[in-house]
Amino acid sequence: MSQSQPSAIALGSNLGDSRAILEAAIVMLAKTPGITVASQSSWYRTAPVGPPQPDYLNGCVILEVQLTPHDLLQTLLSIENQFGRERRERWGPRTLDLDILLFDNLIIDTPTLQIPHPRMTERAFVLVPLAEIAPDWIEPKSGCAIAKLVQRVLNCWGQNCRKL
Ligand code: PH2
Ligand code: MG
Ligand code: MG
Repeated sequence: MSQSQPSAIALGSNLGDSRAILEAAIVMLAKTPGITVASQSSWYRTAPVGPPQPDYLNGCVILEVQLTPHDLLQTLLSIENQFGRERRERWGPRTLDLDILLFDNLIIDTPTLQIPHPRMTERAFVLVPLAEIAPDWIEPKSGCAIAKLVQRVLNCWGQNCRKL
């Protein structure tokens, strides 16, 4: 593969020195042959979705990659492991989580890899940082731009809360 393709990655951490871990992970991505880090969102402190656990630090990056989606996944898993990632409970706390959100306009549905990320359209902690760096990217399953999806998710939250 010589042509490069854009891929959006979500980063999250809620164990250890999350800010240092996330920034070191981006440096490791940037040093990986076949990967260029094209842009990076701000970091967001977010309430945990799932079982009770510490707040997360979340953000997103856009990569230009000359790897297949499966090779990119292997690279992300290897970086997670180098930061001591242990897989215990689903949605439990972690030192580092690197998820492929989007890979160009591809739809991939295999047991080990689903792109677009199956829960990205419901998650403000993914969409808010992603909308900062890729508002016009079309999520290929819904056909909606990220800017639209983030509006929708923030509206939903608005309906579930009421200012006292
Ligand atoms: N990741 C999860 C489960 N819950 N909650 C927040 N706020 N941020 C995350 O990155 C996150 C989560 C599983 O990947
Ligand atoms: Mg995740
Ligand atoms: Mg993950």
